[in-house]
This record gives sequence, C-alpha cells and structure tokens, in this order.
Amino acid sequence: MAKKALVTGITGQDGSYLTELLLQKKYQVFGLVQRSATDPFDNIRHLLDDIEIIVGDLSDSGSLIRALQQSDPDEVYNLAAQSFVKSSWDIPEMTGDVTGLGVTRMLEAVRTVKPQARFYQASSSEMFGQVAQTPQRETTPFHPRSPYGVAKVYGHWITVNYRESYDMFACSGILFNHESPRRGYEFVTRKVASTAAYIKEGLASELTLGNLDSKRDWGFAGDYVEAMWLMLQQDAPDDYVIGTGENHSVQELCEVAFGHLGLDWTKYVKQDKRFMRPAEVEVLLSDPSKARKNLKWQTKVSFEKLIQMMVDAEMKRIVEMRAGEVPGLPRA
Ligand code: NDP
Ligand code: GDR
Repeated sequence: MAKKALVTGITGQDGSYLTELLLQKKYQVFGLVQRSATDPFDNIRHLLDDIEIIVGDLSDSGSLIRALQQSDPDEVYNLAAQSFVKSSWDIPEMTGDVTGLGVTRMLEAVRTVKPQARFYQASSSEMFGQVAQTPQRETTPFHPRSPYGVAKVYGHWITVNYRESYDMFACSGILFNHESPRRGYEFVTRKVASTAAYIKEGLASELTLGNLDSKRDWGFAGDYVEAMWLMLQQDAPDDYVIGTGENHSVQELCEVAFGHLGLDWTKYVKQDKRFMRPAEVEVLLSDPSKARKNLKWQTKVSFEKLIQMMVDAEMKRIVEMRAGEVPGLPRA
C-alpha cells in the first residue's frame, strides 16, 4: 500500500520540492492550500495532476481536522508559515498566529484524528538569532531577533512538548537558509539573481539592498527536503540542524551572481535603509554533524553552483518572457 502524506505549504518553495520527492517514492500526496484570489500554483503546476489539493488554513482548526480526516496520512509535513522575516515586523500578530500557534493547531488536529501519524515541523535557524555560540547545533540556546523567529521558537517547543506529552512521533528540523529558482522574489538570493539578470538584459539599471555584511549558511532546497523525509524514517523522533557548515555574506552573493554574468557588482548595487531590519541576525553557521551521522544526510550543491543555477534560471525566464511564454517578472 502506498504511504500517504499531508503537506501544508505545498505551494511554497519547499512544498514543491518535497512533493516531487514523495511522488518519486510513490507516496499519495495531499496538499493543504489556503484560499487565494489569485493563482498560487506557479511552483506546483507540473504536479497538479498527481496530487490532491485540500483547501484549509493554519488559522482555522476545523479545516485542519477535516484535512487530516480526508487524507488519513502516515506522515504530516508542516511547512506552511508567514515565512518572510522582514514582513514579520509589519504583521507580527498574524505571524504569531500562523507561524507559531498554527503549529499547535496542526498538532492538535493530528492528535485528534491520527495520533500515530509522523509529524515534521519546519523550524528555522532564525531561532538562534543573536547567536550564543558558533557554529550552531541542536543544543545551542535560542535568542530570536524578529517576530518570525519568536513564532518559530514557539512552534519548535510545542512540537517537542507534544512528543514528550503524548508520545507522538514529532520531529523539528532546524533548517538553515535554503534557496532555489523557486524561492520567493523578496528573499535576498532570488532578488539578487533576478535583478542581476534584468541588468544584464538592459531591463533594470540598479539593485537596491539592505545589509551587505550579514552572513548566511545557504544551501539548495532540493537537498534539504530529503533531510525532512529522512527524519520521519528513523526509529525514533528527534530534532536536527540542517545546513552546509559554510557561510557567505550578502556581498559575496552579489559578487558570485554578477560575476557569473560578467558584471562588476559594485557598479550596480546600492544600499537603502528601507531594506534594513529593526534587529538583524548578523551571522549564522550550522554544525550539521548530527544529521550527517544519524541521517547520513549531506548537501550536494555548493554555494557558487547554487547561485549560478539561480542566475541561469532567471536568464532563461527572461527569454521565455520575451517569447510571451511566461508573464513579466514581479519585483521585490
Ligand atoms: P514559502 O514562503 O515559499 O512557503 C510558505 C507556504 O505556506 C506557502 O505555500 C503559503 O501559501 C503557505 N501559507 C502561508 N500562510 C498560510 C496559512 N495561513 N494557511 C495555510 N498555508 C499558508 O516558504 P519555504 O518553502 O521557503 O519554507 C517552508 C517552511 O520552512 C516555512 O515554514 C519556513 O518558515 C520554513 N523555513 C524555511 C527556510 C528556508 O530557507 N526556505 C529555512 C528554515 C525554515 P501561499 O503560496 O498561498 O502564500
Ligand atoms: P532570512 O532570508 O531573513 O535569512 O530568512 P532573507 O533572504 O530575507 O535575508 C537574508 C539576509 O540578507 C539581508 N539582506 C536582504 N534581505 C532581503 N530579503 N532583501 C534585501 O534587500 C536585503 N539586503 C540585505 C537580510 O537583512 C538578511 O540578513 C530566510 C527565510 O526563508 C526564513 O523563513 C527562514 O527561516 C530563514 O531564511 C532561515
């Protein structure tokens, strides 16, 4: 019998790669999608014939219970969230409700309908925030620096609490930044890759960014969804840090992206305080040794290859846009 998985946040970057992986492994996949006035299916259009969409929302418990009843899953991947850190200062209450309390609603739905289902929570390196030690590992204390980070700390601990309280198979993956051509346009890697391509093609003249000094441990999203799946295949539930163990600054990101197109980034990049954050996470660096040892997980795509892949995808998109095959690019 095929295993069944329920994926929240299926229309997002990770949801799309995870669904591809699960379909490859012959799972029956159900995706929770929130109601939208516009088309949210860009990332998963190629998968729509092979999955079942369930309308629901992390702020609506009844819809989550019905999603559990309809899908009767063996595994639940809770990827849905208000995931853009910068916006979490503009909409802190909504971020707390969806990204934080939404995890409790999902766990309650699982406990009520299918307590034996295995549960994955999408936790984040943003929980480390103002880091207490470097590199960060599973035991590093949390000090979040944004309403998003605070909400994720709540989501992490409620997942641990349901594991300890009800003996549920609940895991928290503490994932460091992971990117791809399917990343939202407002995140810095996609913003840099798409604008560099626009500049190359004469469609833009400059790129406006915030803090160029912050450092992130950036990996490829396609590698990271494999770690999510592996966590739910273990004998016992646990929490894992997932990252590359290497970090780079936003400036280095610009150097690689513009350099790949034969451009000098210093001629085009400007700074604007509109893109600065009220409190910044300056440096993140993972220690993924537990995942390497227990899950036998390893990242496969280097930072340079990742950024080049993203820039190439943007150049291809411009060709398709000019041919009228895809609509114009939204701008961050
Ligand atoms: P995205 O922002 O691409 O996707 C978020 C998904 O959540 C979208 O499908 C979105 O739907 C959905 N969603 C938002 N609000 C609700 C709601 N109220 N009810 C139901 N669905 C909702 O995120 P990623 O794919 O990049 O990340 C996946 C998860 O992993 C997130 O929880 C994120 O916080 C976390 N994470 C991500 C990291 C990364 O580097 N990418 C690192 C660490 C953690 P819609 O398309 O309609 O907006
Ligand atoms: P982050 O990703 O906040 O780490 O959260 P983002 O790409 O938004 O920022 C990374 C770093 O780049 C700096 N930066 C800018 N960022 C954006 N978005 N736009 C800019 O113009 C800009 N200029 C500089 C930021 O200040 C920051 O230091 C991501 C999300 O996917 C979260 O959901 C996830 O939990 C974490 O990664 C791990």
